[in-house]
Amino acid sequence: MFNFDELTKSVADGQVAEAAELTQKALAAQVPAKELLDKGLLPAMNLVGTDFENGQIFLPELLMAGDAMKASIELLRPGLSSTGAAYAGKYVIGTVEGDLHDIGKNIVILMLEGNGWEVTNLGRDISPQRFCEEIEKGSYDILGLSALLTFTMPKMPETINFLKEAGLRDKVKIMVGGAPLNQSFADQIGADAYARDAVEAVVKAKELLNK
Ligand code: B1M
Repeated sequence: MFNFDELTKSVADGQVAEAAELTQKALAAQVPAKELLDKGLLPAMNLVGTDFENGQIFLPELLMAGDAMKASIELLRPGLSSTGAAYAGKYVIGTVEGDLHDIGKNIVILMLEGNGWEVTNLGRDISPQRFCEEIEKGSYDILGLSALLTFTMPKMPETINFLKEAGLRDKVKIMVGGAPLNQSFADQIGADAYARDAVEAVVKAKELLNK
């Protein structure tokens, strides 16, 4: 039986090599990638988030835990994104300007890819102008905006307004997500959908195509 707590601890402690080794061992022992994510990796982020909030750890520890998380998630990529699902549509996504959090966004991407979406990842700290340029030149079904900080959430309506001013708002459906958001914020800023997590992002993306 795989010890998920050990993996959680190594990620929370920022032990990049150890976390990757444990993840590899678990995959070799046929532990499903989604189970590793839910039971081993995500609890580590909650743990460091709480410790950081309580002043028990500081930015360097947060950074190291983030690095360990990313290294392990990378190993889960084949298990989460190569499911052979039928083509679903084109999705472009980025984390809004001023925000460097991209772990959650990257999980959303893996789940979308696993469900047939062709995803363009713009990265993090993406300005409204940059989102706008991409929508103008591409032919996407959905634009996804991610934010993890309460003080970067206003970049979402700013991006939507930018698209409106450029006459591009109706060219694409807009989905928003990230821990500090909720449905009422999404409604308030005129987004087409809000998804609480990566699984819901896949469900909502499909619904948006059918709207
Ligand atoms: Co930061 N950080 N951080 N951090 N960090 C939080 C978010 C925080 C809650 C920690 C805390 O205080 N408890 C807090 C925010 C408080 C607030 O805004 N009210 C915080 C802070 C304050 C900061 C800094 C300001 C700290 C400082 O400098 N003093 C700083 C800001 C830097 C910046 O962005 N400008 C900062 C920096 C960082 C690191 C860079 C060190 C690192 C990020 C590394 C990286 O992402 N590459 C980091 C980390 C790791 C965290 C925590 C611990 C973990 C975030 C995470 O990856 N969660 C976080 C505390 C926490 O979350 N408990 C915290 C796991 C991830 C899977 O969940 O991102 O929620 P999440 O994604 C989910 C859903 O939200 C949803 O699906 C995902 C998967 O299920 N989702 C979408 C996300 N995007 C979506 C888009 C969609 C749909 C669904 O559609 C488009």
